[in-house]
Amino acid sequence: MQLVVKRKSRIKQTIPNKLVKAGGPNPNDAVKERSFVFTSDRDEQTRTMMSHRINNTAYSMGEINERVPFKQTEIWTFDNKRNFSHPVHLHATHFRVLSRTGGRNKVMPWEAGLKDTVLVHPQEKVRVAVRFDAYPGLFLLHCHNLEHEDSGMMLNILVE
Ligand SMILES: [Cu+2]
Repeated sequence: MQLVVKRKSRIKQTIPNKLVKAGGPNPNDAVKERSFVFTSDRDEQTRTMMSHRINNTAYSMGEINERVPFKQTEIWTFDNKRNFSHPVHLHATHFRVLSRTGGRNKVMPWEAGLKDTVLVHPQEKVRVAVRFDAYPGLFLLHCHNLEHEDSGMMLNILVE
């Protein structure tokens, strides 16, 4: 695709030298760490499908998997132990990506802002700073690959 500029805007605009900071949770305020281990293994019942799990748990509608205090800053680690990639998605808040070890081994430039999804490739461990400060309630953490999510890669997070 080629864009041809034929006419310039009459509105005078200058690009700022510095962009605003993204804000969000400060990892120095964190009072708790949680670890979420992502695994994908052959389903022994069907033998043709995969069982995608977080912390070895298949999603269950009536179960609360984590209780997180409202407005508490925490460090969460998304630890992918297998050879599938997972776009890990969290509802109701945004998080800040702090580090990635293993795999690509760095935080990508496009991960500098506040995120609600972070891609965790095989063997990567991604640490994020999280704080729920908008609403208390029951929210989901899940892989955004819906095949993985539907096979169980989802947890209930109660913010209270
Ligand atoms: Cu996934």
